[in-house]
Amino acid sequence: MRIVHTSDWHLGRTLHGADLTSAHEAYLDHLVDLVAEENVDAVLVAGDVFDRAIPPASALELLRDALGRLTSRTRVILSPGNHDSAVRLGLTASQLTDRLSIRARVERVGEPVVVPDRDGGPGAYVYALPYLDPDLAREPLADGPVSEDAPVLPARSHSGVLGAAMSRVGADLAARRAADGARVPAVVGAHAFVAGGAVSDSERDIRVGGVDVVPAGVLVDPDVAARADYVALGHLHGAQEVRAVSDDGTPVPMRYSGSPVAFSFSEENHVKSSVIVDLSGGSVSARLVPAPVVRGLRTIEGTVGDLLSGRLDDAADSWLRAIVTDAARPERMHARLKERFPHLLALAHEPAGALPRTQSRAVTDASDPVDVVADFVGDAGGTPVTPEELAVVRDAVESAQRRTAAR
Ligand SMILES: [Mn+2]
Repeated sequence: MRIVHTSDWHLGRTLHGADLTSAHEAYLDHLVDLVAEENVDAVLVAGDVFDRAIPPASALELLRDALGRLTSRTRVILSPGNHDSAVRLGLTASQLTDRLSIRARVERVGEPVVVPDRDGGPGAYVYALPYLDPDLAREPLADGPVSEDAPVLPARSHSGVLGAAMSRVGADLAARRAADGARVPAVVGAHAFVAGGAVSDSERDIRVGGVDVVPAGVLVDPDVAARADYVALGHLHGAQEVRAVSDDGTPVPMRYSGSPVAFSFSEENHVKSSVIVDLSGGSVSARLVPAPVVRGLRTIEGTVGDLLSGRLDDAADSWLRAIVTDAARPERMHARLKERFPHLLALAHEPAGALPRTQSRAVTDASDPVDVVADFVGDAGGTPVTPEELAVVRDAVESAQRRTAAR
């Protein structure tokens, strides 16, 4: 059984206002080729297919086109992440063919997609869990009838609801394996922040009252018969393995595929990829296939003179973030840099030797507005205000106060 694990496509997302459609198209073309070249039995997308609950029409069209091409070659299993609307993503689920499964309903977490082997028997069980919101998923995951006298709701936390979902998965899997008489490999897909993962700037919030992290052990069933052979995670955008060891000491392969496209400058050194997972009997191997890069991301730093000296001209084809370090804010900084670097997306003036930002003070009702503005001017300019600048600030604040008072 060969499964491609991917996640966090975020179709419809932009990068500092720049359109990422061509990057998404390149990845989806690559995925279609990969599926054909590698004889892939199924593609599992572990959440965040779209960037938002109501995706733009162009993002819907990208998905429609990609699913058409993928399902002519393999099976596709999608589940919603925290950015998707489970209802909308799952809307057409009941009309789908056996080659496309959208697993959006919390009530069905204990029911796998069965990927058939070459002889038509069960080749792999894929439990694609949708993103489980602690508030919304508690009742559907309760054990037995819910009443005020006998509360049997899982804890209101990500660990609580994911744990409840995993006990359904474990019970179902153990029963199937007992009936099969052979160990059919199983994969669990989940969209969560699992302990030990490194974050980027582009994942928005899976957090409720600070209880957002799920210990990896929640995804590992203590009973080996009920245990998945691979856990395909979505949510974090950097590809990474998560260390997970069962009670009996067996390591359980668990990883984030990461997003196929970089969505923030904090990801400029990521190698974006998909995971090819091979499962047979109880053995698992995973390898990463790099995703195409349409335009790299890069941060350049220096004085405007330095940035325009020609030294960094090889950066002109990248999406750029520039950090300008001149002591005083240079004139026409953005226009001059944009002329040389047409894909400049983010610009910050951070003077070398500037005041440490940690010196900022809390503003209260009692703060003198002149001090507040002077602090801001000093912080933005990178040096403390001079007496002359302070006089200008004082004039401006007092003049504004006089006008307000005159109203
Ligand atoms: Mn995401």
